[in-house]
Amino acid sequence: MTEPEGITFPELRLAARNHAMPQEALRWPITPIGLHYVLVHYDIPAVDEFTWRLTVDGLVSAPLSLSLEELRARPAVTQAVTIECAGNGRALTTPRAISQPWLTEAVGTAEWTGTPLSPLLDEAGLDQDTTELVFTGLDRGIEGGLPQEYQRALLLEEARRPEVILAYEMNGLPLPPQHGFPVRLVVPGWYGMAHVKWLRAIIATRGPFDGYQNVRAYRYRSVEDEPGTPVTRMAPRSLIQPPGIPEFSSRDRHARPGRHVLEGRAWSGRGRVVRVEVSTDGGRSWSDAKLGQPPSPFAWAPWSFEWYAEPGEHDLCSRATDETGETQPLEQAWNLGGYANNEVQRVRVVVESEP
Ligand SMILES: Nc1nc2c(c(=O)[nH]1)N[C@H]1C(S)=C(S)[C@@H](COP(=O)(O)O)O[C@H]1N2
Ligand SMILES: [Mo]
Repeated sequence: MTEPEGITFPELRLAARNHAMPQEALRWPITPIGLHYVLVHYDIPAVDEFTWRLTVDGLVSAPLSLSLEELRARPAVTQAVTIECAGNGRALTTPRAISQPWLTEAVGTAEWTGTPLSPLLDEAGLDQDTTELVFTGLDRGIEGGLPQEYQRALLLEEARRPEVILAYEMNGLPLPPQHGFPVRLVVPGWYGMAHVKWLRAIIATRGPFDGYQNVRAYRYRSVEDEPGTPVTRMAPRSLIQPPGIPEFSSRDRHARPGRHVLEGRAWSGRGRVVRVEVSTDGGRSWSDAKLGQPPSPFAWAPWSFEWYAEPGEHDLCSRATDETGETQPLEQAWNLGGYANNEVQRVRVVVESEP
């Protein structure tokens, strides 16, 4: 890993409010709530669950206004979903965008409970001309010089997928404030920005929606003034549960020589993960890891790999391939916003000689 140079104060401010998943939390198939990564563009709103309502209007024949109790009374599903921030890995790109300076762990997997969105749209009598839904959160702020509410549009065919839910529980508990209390959208397979938190309104439109988070942010671009293409589903990625013990500040690992079972997790929003390979020499040679069952079709899969550690320094790497054939690159392709960085992670391990 090349060290990111000259982290700026604006980046430090963001890094100190948002947090990644500690790497050792990969040991849990379902990330404990407080260890799931957090990303909040503006302020975390305080919401009164008794006066909160979700409206569904726009191109509909029967607009809805639902209380939390009414949403909770609807058919419920619980599904494990892996969510990763689109900016994960941004701090490792050169030159890098000045934004949340993630390294590799802006990810987590929770069990989200909620009601499927599609039947609600039928109930609202969606107009045939609808092409997009606009989801609005209760949080407001200024971004790119523009005052705005956090808003994201999703194409109707994506929003209609059965796994898209309005979630009110995370790991069996009401959503905590930072994860979108009382209700958030969950769009399995998509990068984090699509999963709108503190949801207050769904508007059916004919599109194309031109809100900031769709047309300015979250675009693959190489220069500022090109329209670019939208960031959508998560690229394949894998992480290594770090062996041994860490050195306090470098986070280098120190491990004993001999047999280790390396473990980690792998995911992709573009197709099932079909292969994970491990390298113990910084990516020069690769061997297949054993791939396990994911907790759901929308969640990361566990992998393991037996390693006989010789004394010395080793760079452990893992790379995932999904069923579309897409594999993690050794070096990230660059884009202006630092999005969808999925280059293979490197974990430096110092193996001490036998005491
Ligand atoms: N209303 C609202 N929803 C939001 C955001 C936000 O700032 N406001 N951030 C988005 C981004 S960029 C990410 S990565 C995920 C993070 O979700 P988490 O904090 O629950 O992990 O929420 C998304 N939903
Ligand atoms: Mo994000």
